[in-house]
Amino acid sequence: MRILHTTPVQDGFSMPAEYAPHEGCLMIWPERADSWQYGAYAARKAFLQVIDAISQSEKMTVLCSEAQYDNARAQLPERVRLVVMETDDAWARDVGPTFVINGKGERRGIDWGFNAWGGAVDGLYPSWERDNRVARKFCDLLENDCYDKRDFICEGGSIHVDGEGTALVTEACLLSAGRNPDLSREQIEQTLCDYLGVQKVIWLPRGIYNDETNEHVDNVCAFTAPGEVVLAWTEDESDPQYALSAASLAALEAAVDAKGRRIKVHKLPLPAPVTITAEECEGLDLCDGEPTRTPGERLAASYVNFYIANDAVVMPAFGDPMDEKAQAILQELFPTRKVVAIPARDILIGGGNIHCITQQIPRA
Ligand code: KQY
Repeated sequence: MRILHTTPVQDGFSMPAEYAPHEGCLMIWPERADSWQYGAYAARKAFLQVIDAISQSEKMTVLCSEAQYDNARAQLPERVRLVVMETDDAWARDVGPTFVINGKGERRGIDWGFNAWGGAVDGLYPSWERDNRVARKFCDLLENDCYDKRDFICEGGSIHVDGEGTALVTEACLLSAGRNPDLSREQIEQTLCDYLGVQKVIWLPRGIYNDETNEHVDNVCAFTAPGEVVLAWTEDESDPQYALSAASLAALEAAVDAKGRRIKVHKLPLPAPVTITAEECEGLDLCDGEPTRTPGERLAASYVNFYIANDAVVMPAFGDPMDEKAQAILQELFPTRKVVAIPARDILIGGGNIHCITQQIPRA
């Protein structure tokens, strides 16, 4: 594997959309006791359902610790490849490589810098060295060359692309003080253009209320096709989410994409606010001597955090009456894929959802 110091654009590579064909998917076996309540037993059951749904149509690779290998192997379907690789947690979207392809059958990975969503400013755990090495190690495993961009802090969940020259990000995340404080908005945009191969970046002001990633775009808005997005939405004006979603809607309505198109916005309803219980908090270890959650805390629940697999769209469900409505909307937007809803409360407690725990490996 070569470590590259050029840019994907210089070399003719760009990031394909998630709805383009995948060779496979990467996930990580959950274990961290301050993220996953009660020894991660319930989280693993939810991860296993996600793995089952995606691996029906994609080659699945799961990473796990040496200590968890036998347990994970015993629970994973035979068709899933399990590889021992030490990580700090289980967020494959954020610590895995962002893949780029060149239309000549070649694929490479981008190794962004990772600092646990904000480093010393507002990072979510105190050390992240193992996570920061996952992207490069995984490129090595796949024998894909790898762009070294560790001097730029970026997580996979903070970017979406349409595959036709447009990226979607949030200002709250990309301009946060804990990521690239020495870079201007223009420099950040240029970096995204150089590495993702896009010509246009659409900036949404905000993401989902109380999203501890500084409001990753993948929880609030996602491309469903070139020129079309779903946006997490509530009609409840008293909900703090209302102003956030309304600001993003205004930004989308004012935007044109790289092809000069207006963006078609499909509102995807949010579930009623989801809060963590005292019993769930009891099952979490302390992180650096501090609780990671407090009883009654609102979790950043959103149906937008879905994964687009080759034959399926795998979406979170919360046991809410809106589950069915959201599923029906997504089914209409993805008519060639089966929309599979997976009870995801035990993933959400960790701080993210199905998109955050998966990373697609595009077909080259
Ligand atoms: O991408 C994500 N949503 C990951 C959130 C990590 C939270 C750590 N507790």
